[in-house]
Amino acid sequence: MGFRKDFLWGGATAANQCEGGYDQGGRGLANVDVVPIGKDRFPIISGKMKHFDFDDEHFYPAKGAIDMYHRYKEDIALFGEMGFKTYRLSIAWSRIFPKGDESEPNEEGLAFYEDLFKECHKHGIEPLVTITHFDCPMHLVETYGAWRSRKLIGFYENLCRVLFNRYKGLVKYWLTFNEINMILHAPFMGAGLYFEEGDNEEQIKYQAAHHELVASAIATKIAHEVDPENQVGCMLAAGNYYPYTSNPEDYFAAVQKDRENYFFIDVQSRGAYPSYALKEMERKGIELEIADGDLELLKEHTVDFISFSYYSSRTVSTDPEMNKKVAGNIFASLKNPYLKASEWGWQIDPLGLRSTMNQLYDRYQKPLFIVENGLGAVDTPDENGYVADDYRIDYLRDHIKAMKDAVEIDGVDLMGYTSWGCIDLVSASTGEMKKRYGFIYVDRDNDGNGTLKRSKKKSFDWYKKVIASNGEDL
Ligand code: BGP
Repeated sequence: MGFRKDFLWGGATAANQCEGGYDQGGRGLANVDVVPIGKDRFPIISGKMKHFDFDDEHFYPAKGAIDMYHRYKEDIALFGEMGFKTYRLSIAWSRIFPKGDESEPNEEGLAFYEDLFKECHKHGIEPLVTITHFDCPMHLVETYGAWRSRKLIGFYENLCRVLFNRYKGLVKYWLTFNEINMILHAPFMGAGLYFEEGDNEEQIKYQAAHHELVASAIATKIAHEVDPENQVGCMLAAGNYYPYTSNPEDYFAAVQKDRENYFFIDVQSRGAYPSYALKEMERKGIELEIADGDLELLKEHTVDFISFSYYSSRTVSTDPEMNKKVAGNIFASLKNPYLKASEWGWQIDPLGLRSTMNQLYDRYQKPLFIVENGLGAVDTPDENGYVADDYRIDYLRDHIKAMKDAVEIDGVDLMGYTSWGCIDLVSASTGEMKKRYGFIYVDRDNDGNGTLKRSKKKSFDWYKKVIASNGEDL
């Protein structure tokens, strides 16, 4: 009973939210770098895109982040002290191919991650690598329109080939695209997409998604060819939908909203476009350009496991009046009267995690991996710099209990759990430092001030105990 003996406990980060060093080691700029802090953090960019860069008016959190680029040894040692079995991180594509379309990779970037992976192994930590966590080199955005172009498949394939060969023996768990469904909700942030006058946005988003799905299948194929030990996962921003009432209309709206997300995983895990999606595209007038061989690739190279992020469940209604009461900031959801919410309106629902796990496991029958979960909160250090984050412990404890129930009572096969932002980092949705998730406090504020000193929060020792007891001592 309980979790697998080899359960992969750990934490997760993403390159642009923690590394800093955006202009060091030969790194190029990426879409995620040029999104400033503030209300335009998730821009839907319309109109001809000429050139994107930093300006003097805004603050760009990626400029410094928490400087993990220079401090990764110290940070990984702290993860090791907590007993991490795995550390999920992402590769900054523009460190490896600064422009994205070069034929030769940047050795300095490759060496950086090689050293980082070796450092993980020194501490008995298995890296879990996201190949792209929202990032796309700006040159690819400006020259090709990012994933709207089929050429991106080839550039991504080059990236994967280089990574799998170079890190053979150092990395065996890979995720192809972070939260692949984000392309529908935050197209610039999620996939470097922007729109020109007269564009059919839906057509472009689904075509770009097709390119990502094919690229993901090619990556899975190459990963298995290079090393049969490699295991490749898809990654979904998950969270089940509830109907606001028992009105059958509301229930069906929830079914359809769930499908909007399952669509991606149906392709990556079952290997074909689901019939409901084909019908929906037909109705919307979306005509996918599918090249010879694409459907075979999707069919033959499905993922080994299903990974996902879970922060919150979502609630939907067909009543237009109800729809004015929206909570959360990325996935529109009604306020669920049964749930409390975080300071950022993300509703807290541990049982929703168990439901989501059951839905995914029933549907795909492949091992699941929770690669993001956590509470974004404001932490206030006391006079000694200590953060007693009982609220975070409560959140994580309740979610780990729910996932334990999914494993023990429902029989879901779960490989591991990496809580999000195991060390404080820049928030993806707001660009702020004050929305913190970590077990480790980082002294940096929203304006980029602070010593960057790392200190253990109360949750650090708590999580250490959870890992040591393989989830028994919560
Ligand atoms: C997910 C992203 C992460 C992350 C997390 C928390 O959508 O994959 O990059 O940041 O959400 O969100 P936020 O940082 O906005 O609180």
